[in-house]
Amino acid sequence: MTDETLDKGGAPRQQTTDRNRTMTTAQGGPIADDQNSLTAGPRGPVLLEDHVMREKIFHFDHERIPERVVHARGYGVHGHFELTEAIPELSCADIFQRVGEKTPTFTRFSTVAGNKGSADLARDVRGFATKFYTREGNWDLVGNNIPVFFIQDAIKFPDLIHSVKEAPDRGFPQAQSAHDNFWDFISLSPEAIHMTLWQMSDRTIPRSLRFMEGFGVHTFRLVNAEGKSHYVKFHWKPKQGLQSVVWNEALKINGADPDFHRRDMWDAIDAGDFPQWDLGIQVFDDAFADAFEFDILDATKLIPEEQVPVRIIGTLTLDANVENFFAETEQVAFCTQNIVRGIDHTNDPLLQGRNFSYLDTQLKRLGGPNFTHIPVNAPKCPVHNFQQDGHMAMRNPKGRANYEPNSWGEDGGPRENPELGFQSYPEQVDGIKQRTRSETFADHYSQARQFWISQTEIEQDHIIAGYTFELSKCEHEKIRLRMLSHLRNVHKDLAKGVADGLGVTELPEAATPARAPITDLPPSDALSILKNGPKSFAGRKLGLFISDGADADLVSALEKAFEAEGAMVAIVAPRIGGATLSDGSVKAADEKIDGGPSVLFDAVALVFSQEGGEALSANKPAMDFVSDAYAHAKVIGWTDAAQPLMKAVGASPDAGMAKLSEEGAGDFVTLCRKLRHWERTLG
Ligand code: HDE
Repeated sequence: MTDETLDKGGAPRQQTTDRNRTMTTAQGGPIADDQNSLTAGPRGPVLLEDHVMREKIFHFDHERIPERVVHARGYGVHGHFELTEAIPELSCADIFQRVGEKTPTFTRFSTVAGNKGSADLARDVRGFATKFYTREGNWDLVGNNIPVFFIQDAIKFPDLIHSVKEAPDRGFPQAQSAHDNFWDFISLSPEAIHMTLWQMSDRTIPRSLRFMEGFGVHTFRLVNAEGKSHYVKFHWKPKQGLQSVVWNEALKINGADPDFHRRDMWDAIDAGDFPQWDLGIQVFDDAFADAFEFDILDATKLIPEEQVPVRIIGTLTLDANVENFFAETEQVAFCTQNIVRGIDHTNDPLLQGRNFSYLDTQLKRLGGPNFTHIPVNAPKCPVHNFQQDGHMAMRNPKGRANYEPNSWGEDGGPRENPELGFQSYPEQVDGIKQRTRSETFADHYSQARQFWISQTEIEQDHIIAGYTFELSKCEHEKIRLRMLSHLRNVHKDLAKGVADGLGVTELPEAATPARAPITDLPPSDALSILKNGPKSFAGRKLGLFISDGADADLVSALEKAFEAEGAMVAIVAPRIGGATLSDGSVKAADEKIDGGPSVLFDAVALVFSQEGGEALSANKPAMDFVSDAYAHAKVIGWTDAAQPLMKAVGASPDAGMAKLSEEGAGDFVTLCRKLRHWERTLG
């Protein structure tokens, strides 16, 4: 078969939509009329024998499959992983052996709580799941953009998710955690407090899926060819740097473009601007694990990078959009149990529960045990076993033997191989069967405090605002107070800030900790977004707002300067047909001002003619454009003619604003590299 007849997964493409082909039924029969049902006479009843109509509607009726119970809204992208440092001394996993070797991947990013049709900028954790199609089978690293989790034991997962999703009686609110049920559960589950610090930070409102980190969260094992094991935590570090939006911006983006994140990913890849992440590993041994202040099996804790540095071993490049959203993004089935020789699980009770849940949920979602036959899930290495039949089986063992051992000679089929096969790490396990939470999991506040003290002042303000907003949406005061009683154990400034925001004058007693927090953990710069921002404006987007008569040379100079920076430029104008520039040329617009608010851009420039500027100074969407950009601390490039509009919204020039001139376009770019002029928000 030629490549054209194979899809990305290597399976035969059975269905085409080529214009020059005759349309057929699913059975392959040519269709003569796809416009009219078969009726008895022009106005008579539709005949039951109309197989064309019935087949078409039957298929349509069954188009939906259950959405994922969590992470329903997601976006998938193809790519590859390139190994930059081999680690045979740590792991015999085939993917980690040969520097320069590329392994195909499929990555799906997601929000957690919202339904499939919810908005991209919900305040939520982001899933970051990658399937590596290695030569020794598929390895799924099913992580999040936050290195810790809400709960310690998988048995609490249904409760956590029930509490955050729509209340069962009213069916709302969805795609948000700002409600009683969520904070009721959290405030009764102190183990979740650390994660809520991350959740209330701007980590949960990323500017782009391209600008966030990923984490495997659990401690895993790496096992080498001699059977020696090390512990490992996996990290994804975006080469693009970290960047988030601010909350008010997130709310407005959801209105202006609910698909903001997926569109951003699609556009970047379509334009050839392929996002990249370095894969980092934190490797440690039993001696470190025993000496560490917290239990390495507790997924509500991280290991600070200052204590165990992150070693970069490879790079993930996302370089191809999906060809079909359903076939790939919807049908991809990640399973934490998909590990390969050289990588192994640990006894983290969250991970162990996940190993059951993912396989189980695929059966429900994809309808049978043969989801590994779907191209996006199929390994790209040969598969040999005696599994057979089941719904939608695409392949079955050939020949007479379908059991093992058998004595059918060379054609008897595959046999196991102790040398090459997966070996579980032979960890000594011994204990009394019991339902208990280890004492070593009991510290719930120390790392929350460490996260807090690692943030810049601006980030701390945002965390306070995050808690304040969310708790203000709780109707029950007792829940707000219970949360404050926990925040007192994290840091007094945090508790005070949130209490002030909520109008609570008397702080409740601090919650009684299960174990006294450690108060002298040092700050860790790796935990801050602003300390890990980009060094350039590359991959970002300028909103270039122009009016009729705008200076053509300046528009072109700006376009060139931002293109040279590796950034995108979107033209915004009063009409979608564009604006007639000073030289008489017509510049087409990407957005009409009403549909292209400044929240969609990382920085804005206002290039108007005198007349155009005056007309826009009383135009409401134009006023919102500037007023929002100013309030969101964005860098603004302006021309004299934009002054009436700026004045109308109280945006007076400051150090985050650059006066534009053809020669000075470069200075504006330099200023944009800061991304935000936060000083403007510090009052
Ligand atoms: Fe998941 N999670 N999860 N989760 N999770 C699912 O699997 C589950 C957890 C994560 O893009 C489900 O295929 C349990 C932690 C991602 O397709 C389900 C527990 C982390 C995705 C499930 C957790 C994750 C899922 C729903 C507690 C970060 C999206 C659909 C023990 C390390 C994968 C599906 C995709 C999806 C169960 C906790 C990440 C139900 C029981 C911790 C990125 O199986």
